[in-house]
Amino acid sequence: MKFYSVPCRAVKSAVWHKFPCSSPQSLNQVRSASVVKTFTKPQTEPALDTVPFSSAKIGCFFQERPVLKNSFLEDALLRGYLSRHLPQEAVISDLCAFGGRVADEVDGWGRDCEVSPPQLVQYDPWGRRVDHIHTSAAWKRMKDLSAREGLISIGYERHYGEWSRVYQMSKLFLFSPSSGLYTCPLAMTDGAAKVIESLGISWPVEEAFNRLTTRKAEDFWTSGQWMTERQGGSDVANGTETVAVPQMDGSYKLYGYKWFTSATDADMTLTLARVQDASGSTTSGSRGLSLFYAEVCRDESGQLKGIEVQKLKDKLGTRQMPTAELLLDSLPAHRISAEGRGVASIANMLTITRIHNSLSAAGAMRRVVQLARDYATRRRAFGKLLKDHPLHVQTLARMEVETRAAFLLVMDVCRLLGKEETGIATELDTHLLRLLTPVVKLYTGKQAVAVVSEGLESFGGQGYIEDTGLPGLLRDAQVLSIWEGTTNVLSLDVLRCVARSAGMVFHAYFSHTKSLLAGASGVCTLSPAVQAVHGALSKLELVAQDAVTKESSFLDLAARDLAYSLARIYAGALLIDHASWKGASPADIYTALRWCEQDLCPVATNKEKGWYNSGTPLHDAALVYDQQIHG
Ligand code: UCC
Repeated sequence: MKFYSVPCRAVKSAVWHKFPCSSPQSLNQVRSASVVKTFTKPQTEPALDTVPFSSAKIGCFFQERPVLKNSFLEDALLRGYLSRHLPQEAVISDLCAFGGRVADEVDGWGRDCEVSPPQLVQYDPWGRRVDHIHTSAAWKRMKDLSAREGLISIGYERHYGEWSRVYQMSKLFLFSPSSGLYTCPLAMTDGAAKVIESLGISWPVEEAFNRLTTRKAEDFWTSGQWMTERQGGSDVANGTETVAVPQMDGSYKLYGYKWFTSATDADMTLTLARVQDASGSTTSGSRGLSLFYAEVCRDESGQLKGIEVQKLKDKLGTRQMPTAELLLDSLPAHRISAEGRGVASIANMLTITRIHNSLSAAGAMRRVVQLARDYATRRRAFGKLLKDHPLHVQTLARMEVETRAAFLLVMDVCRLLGKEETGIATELDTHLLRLLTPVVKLYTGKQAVAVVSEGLESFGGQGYIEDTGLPGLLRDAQVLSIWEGTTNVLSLDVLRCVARSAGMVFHAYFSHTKSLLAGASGVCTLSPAVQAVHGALSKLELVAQDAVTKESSFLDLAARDLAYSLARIYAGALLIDHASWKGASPADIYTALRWCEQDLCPVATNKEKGWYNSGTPLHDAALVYDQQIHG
């Protein structure tokens, strides 16, 4: 058990730093002694012990702080989910031990990563270009821990068959909010391993794969994913300017400008570039992009080979992690996809990093809820503890419902991924995974910001105080809806996968959701929720049928609401399914009922209101750009 904030840093006075923060008593005594020495009391002043304040009396702390406990033991849903699907003693004891380690040890490192952000040294004192990214000792410890705890390898060892991903992601779920954003390089590392495994090639990436998936800290590598260039990270097909110049030995040299590379202290990267032909021409668009593997290493003189680090990015959050602009100038690389198959080949990485993103979102929600509910047992206002104020507890309960839904959405995607990777996925499972990956990413990313923001509010003003560590949670959550595809880009990805699969992803979605509901049909306490999801599904089916007859602008306008509807309905079915399990608790049933009281199908609701009609974009634009004042 450990205190969540870092009390020594919370204290600004230089004097306070000299004393152990756990000994407020001795601090008081020392400070009061110095007051006596330096001041002479005027005769007219009252005695110090009759006034409420003086520097001797304000004491060390005013508020109880929230305490971070073992996140595994504290999470009834996580434990229930694993008891149901993966009741393996070895898994449970590993997660329990790791949950304790995260609270006692790792969380402090995460805080150190935040307060000691990376720094770039571009030149040595003699003017030589060195481009050293200095990271904190805590950041380096995270790398060792990641290997030793198997945070990547569990997913590839597959000791638990189709449930191996659920095990790996459960562990990452506990780690994520204390990881100092080390989950970002891990996401890309996992994505790179997945791409290499899927391509099924050994040279030149066999060693890289072994290093990405090892448990040996001394051998472990992390990978980058350099996709974003100066023209942006969404329209990758048109924004990628990097060129690959073929070499005599079959390798390539890359030239380009990568504008946003995360965790730039990685050992290797996967990146996209356009192969130049003999005349120096390249093919534009997606068809011109190929996938390359490059190692990040230094030459004999200590300079980075083929890379200049131009600057580190100054970001709202995720400051723990080095994110850089890189000039690629003759970077040695190997093409690992067929020419022109770059986007399709890196798509597996997108799937994995989007799942990690969703996991981080659910983990951030879980963390803030755990801290807020602990704080509510300590903090008094208006004569009683916060936990005894029904309105406060109602707010926490709403956050809890969102968190549970997010968790089940993420775990279900992990379940599907595990099935696919162990060769037992049906065609419907594969379609479902393709559809749900962007849906779950966009939904959880957005909800994480809302829940974490609400969570900060539940601490009152303390939630806004930097050195409590709480504001960092919100800053870091804000990125979750941006990187790995923004909400709108992913909404359009949903449309794209519906079109490319000729509607098969919808077929998979409807049939699996109905099968989840069918399993709960005998549980009468759940019937209002089951009816609500059935009703929403029917409305969604009608919208889908109707959309086929509409012009494409209708679908574009409906895309975000469609994705939200898919997420809410599916989460409803998962909550119902979990609540109908024989080991379910009353809280599981209550969660399902509460969740299903909301509008589960906003795309149908807003279609009724005419929000996607052909005239709506004109009205929207007129509103957005309205500059007229009518007298
Ligand atoms: O932001 C970034 C920072 C990295 C930080 C990492 C942090 C991780 C944190 C986790 C936790 C803390 S990196 C860059 C972020 N950018 C993106 O995510 C890209 C967003 N844009 C898109 O997703 C677009 O939809 C594109 C780039 C995929 C669209 O490109 P194209 O070329 O227009 O794509 P097409 O033509 O639709 O698809 C080309 C091929 C097709 O396959 P074939 O040719 O066989 O039919 C598609 O089916 O790629 C396939 N494909 C996919 N397959 C495209 N998207 C997917 C997909 N999502 N899944 C499977």
